[in-house]
Amino acid sequence: MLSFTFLKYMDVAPRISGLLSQRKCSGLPSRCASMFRVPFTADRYNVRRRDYAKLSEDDLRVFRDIVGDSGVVTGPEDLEFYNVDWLRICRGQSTVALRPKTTQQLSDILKHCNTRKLAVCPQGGNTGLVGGSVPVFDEVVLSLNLMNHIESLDTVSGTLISQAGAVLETLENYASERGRVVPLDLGAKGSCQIGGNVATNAGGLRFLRYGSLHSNVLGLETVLADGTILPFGTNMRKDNTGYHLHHSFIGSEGTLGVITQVALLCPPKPSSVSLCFLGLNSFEDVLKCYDETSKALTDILSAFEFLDTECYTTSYQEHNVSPPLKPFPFYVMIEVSGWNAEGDTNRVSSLVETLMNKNLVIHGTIVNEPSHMLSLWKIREGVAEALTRRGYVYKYDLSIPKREMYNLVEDVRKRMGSSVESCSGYGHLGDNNLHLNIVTKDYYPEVTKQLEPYIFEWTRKHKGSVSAEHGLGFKKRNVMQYSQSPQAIKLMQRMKELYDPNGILNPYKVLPDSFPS
Ligand code: FAD
Ligand code: 2HG
Ligand code: ZN
Repeated sequence: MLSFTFLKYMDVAPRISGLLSQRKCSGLPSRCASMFRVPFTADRYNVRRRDYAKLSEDDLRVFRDIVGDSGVVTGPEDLEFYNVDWLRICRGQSTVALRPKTTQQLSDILKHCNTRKLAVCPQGGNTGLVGGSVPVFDEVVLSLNLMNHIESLDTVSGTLISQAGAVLETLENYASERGRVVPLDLGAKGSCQIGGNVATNAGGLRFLRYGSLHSNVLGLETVLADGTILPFGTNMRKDNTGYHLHHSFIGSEGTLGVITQVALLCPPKPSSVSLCFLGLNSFEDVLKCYDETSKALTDILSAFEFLDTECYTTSYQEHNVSPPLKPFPFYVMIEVSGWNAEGDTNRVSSLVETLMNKNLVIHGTIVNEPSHMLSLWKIREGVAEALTRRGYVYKYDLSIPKREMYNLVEDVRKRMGSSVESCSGYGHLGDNNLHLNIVTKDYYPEVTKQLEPYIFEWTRKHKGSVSAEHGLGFKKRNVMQYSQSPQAIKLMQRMKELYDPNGILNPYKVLPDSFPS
């Protein structure tokens, strides 16, 4: 018997992407900027500046010649946005941010910086969660904000070509108007840029359906540290002419080169979408629910997300959304998208009926009206921002086999006891990706010592990855060895030396401070 609530929202609050866009305009991060001043990264994490040149008046003159006065940002207030990350945890000390409009300008900037040995921090939408997008010391910030022209979308092949600074949501709208879909979606879509997405190899909500950017990026235009422009190759899906160089930039987080243009494969846009929001009693039931769903809906499944009760409650409370369901220990969101509205809806209803008959799902709602779906997605996409409003967030983005995933949250919760405000788990269950978040009122280094290396060792023991989709950036650079062999780390170091011999691109990021001997 279906005992489903079919929601009728009177008012649909703006999606988190809308909120993030507003944040971008004001330049203020989610928590009120005046609440506290973010300490310098170098002080908080005790980092030593490497031997780079210091910016001079002559350098500024060269930059003004390249990008004009309006492309050179120097005022301390204007630089706040470029120096502080989205989580308001990392603060750099840069005294200049550059905003080129063309690949040639960007190349000229890098050529100069490389000759002078000035360190550079490439920056997209500054929504990264591992401190990779902001400088650590006085690196020159190289912002892609003005390189946001969308060039074309071939509606026959689905190839979209865009400058790297185009905002993901703008690209999604552009593709959608042309009957295509960008194979990537994430809560930060209103601010993050396609270049930043590629540089972090972002995963997100559609990964389950469309796979990694490694399979959807057809080609890249990039600029190396010395200013060399590597133009697009063929942009063909099949191209085995030698090493696949563009893949080395996907997920390299601005340490090997700067991405200036992207060719992306955009599949046809489904004509019908439905979303279920379900309440469950245990994580065991979440797993069974996934098992049933993946078998019943494989061909139309586009997202399978889970949230625990802490994430759910924090998100709807902080975003002022009326809760769609009463409290449950766990919630899952199942999205299907296809081209047969009636058939797909029947399949979803029949699956949910099965899940209820098996007592796996206790209560839930199925919606297919766009504003209702947005309202439900807001709860899921808003978790990250909601948690930051409760205090300092220790973030762990892990790949862990599904069966073990929530055991880690419970172990950490037990380990930390009442010394923390909360310990919660949510994420992309379909992709084995857990987001484990621990919140304390302020930053306490001793809490980090309780959490690390415990969480990383736990993850290694279960053959998981210590960075599933956010990358390593600054904060996780020294934990690479939990998921990579010494041989692989050494090879990465050699790649870095080859691509960027002076080490000017995004120093203190991705690669560990010391290398395995
Ligand atoms: P930035 O944050 O500016 O930069 C990220 C890194 O890429 C930095 O190391 C920077 O140096 C480098 N970089 C940026 N642009 C370039 C370029 N053009 N060339 C070379 N290097 C460059 N991530 C996920 O994977 N999945 C999610 O579901 C997800 N959800 C999120 C939800 C919220 C609310 C927030 C705030 C973040 C989320 N993220 C998620 C993390 C983040 O949004 C992604 O990592 C995103 O891809 C970063 O894009 P960006 O343009 O903001 O890059
Ligand atoms: C998401 O999936 C993001 O919403 C953020 O990757 C994850 O809050 C996090 O840890
Ligand atoms: Zn995520």
